[in-house]
Amino acid sequence: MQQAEHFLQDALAAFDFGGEIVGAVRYGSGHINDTFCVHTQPGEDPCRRFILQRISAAAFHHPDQVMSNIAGVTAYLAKAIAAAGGDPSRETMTVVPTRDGKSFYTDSEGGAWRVYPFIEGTICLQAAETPELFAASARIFGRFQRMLKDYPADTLYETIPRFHDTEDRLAKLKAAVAADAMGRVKDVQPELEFVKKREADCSVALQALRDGKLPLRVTHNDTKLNNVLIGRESGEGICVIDLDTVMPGLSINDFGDSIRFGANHSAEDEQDLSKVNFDLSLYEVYTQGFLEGAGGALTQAELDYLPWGAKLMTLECGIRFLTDYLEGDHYFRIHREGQNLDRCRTQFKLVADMEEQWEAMKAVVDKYR
Ligand code: ADP
Ligand code: GN1
Ligand code: MG
Repeated sequence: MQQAEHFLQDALAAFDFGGEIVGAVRYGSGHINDTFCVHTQPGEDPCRRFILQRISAAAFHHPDQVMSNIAGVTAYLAKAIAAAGGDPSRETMTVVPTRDGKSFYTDSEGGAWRVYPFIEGTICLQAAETPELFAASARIFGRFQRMLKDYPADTLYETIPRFHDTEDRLAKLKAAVAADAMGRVKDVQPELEFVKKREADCSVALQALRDGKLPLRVTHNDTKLNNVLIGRESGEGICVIDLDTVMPGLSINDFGDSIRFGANHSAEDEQDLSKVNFDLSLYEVYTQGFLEGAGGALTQAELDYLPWGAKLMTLECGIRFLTDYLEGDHYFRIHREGQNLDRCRTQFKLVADMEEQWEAMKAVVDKYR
């Protein structure tokens, strides 16, 4: 596949930005899509910005299905937000159509491009800078869950099959080990040992789903802190973004993925593991905010399983980073050699920390349920 830049001019020409394009630059810290910020100058008006993205073909094999889900969910949210007296143009994403009225443009290589208005006056955090900001992200992700409670799940495509199927992620890791495409298996023995000891854990949430204990809901499935925009002035959650993986899933995973990323003080790819520590107080802050935002939408069993969501999303993400490292870094964008292995190691360190604080994690949920 060509670099996204190769198609950028064609992609820009496919949309009507309502003014002269004065720049388009790479933007954000997402691992998956190619994201650009487009600046336009509509006449005398102040500069306007848009987000232009090429949807990752490695991650999403059916971009039409991704966009169909997003069109449905954003239209539904816009109505609900307007009914609640909010501002849909800020509180949900809005798809900007192509000049010929489609929800995305297809480049000559089959890559799919889409545009959203840039939501101004917001910040996007790479780490929980303050507990208050983390709480704000928790409330808005909890609210997202509640707002989609009655969304018709059968109208959603599964944009990445078996996305949070931890058993399948484990199987894919084993396949990558067997293939050893890059000759890297010899370098990851401690990590493989770590996973081996936790193979049974990989089935806990799925088994609860199979047993009918946990309900399948419409979930976001990628709830890290940099997938939410926070008001620069208000410090409140404004908009949940990155809706590519909205599909049927488990609420405990939405809770858990946020904990994985945000309840610590280190970067996801920190190389000094002594700096990577699960922070129980941030976990508490998030739990309180998420439950407040969800407003009673969760069942008792879901509440019981929240700590499992945290541990399993972290373990699964570590497994995914390790698999990608072994396969040659095709999925998660890297900026340096070994970055996916570093990412895997931080996840496993956090899992080990959670195991040590397991009883305290359960007690926190009990305090706020
Ligand atoms: P990826 O799937 O690669 O993570 P995202 O959809 O999360 O892609 O977008 C990457 C980054 O772009 C986000 O983390 C955020 O900083 C920024 N971003 C995306 N959409 C918007 C938007 N509508 N307004 C402002 N910033 C946005
Ligand atoms: C990816 O797209 P982004 O960067 O927000 C990934 C998540 C991982 C996360 C790890 C579609 O999220 O599942 O948890 O990286 N998204 C996809 O940081 O695979
Ligand atoms: Mg993202």
